[in-house]
Amino acid sequence: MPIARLTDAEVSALLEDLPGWTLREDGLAIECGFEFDDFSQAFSFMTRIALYAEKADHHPEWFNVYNRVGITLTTHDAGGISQRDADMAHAIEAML
Ligand code: H2B
Repeated sequence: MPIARLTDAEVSALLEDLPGWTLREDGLAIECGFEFDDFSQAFSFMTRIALYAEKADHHPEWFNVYNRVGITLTTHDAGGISQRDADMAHAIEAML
């Protein structure tokens, strides 16, 4: 079943609620970068997200180099940003 995309107004409201998160240039994803003291902290953060992702059946696109983690959230089944991305972004903030 297709998943509904958030409207532009809903995405704007979401980003106001999520300091540090921005809209990707094409408008189809939200992204944020995180920096930790070391790799161990960064990877532990990623592990918490991975457990959430499996439970929610919603998976991030991400990038890690040592203490830095870049996360992009989009819903492939929606062709853009959905409530699943909003929920995941809020969950990620709560994992910091
Ligand atoms: N993750 C993301 N980010 N978007 C999706 O549309 C998606 C997913 N779909 N994880 C899920 C898995 C889907 O492929 C499975 C079959 O439920």
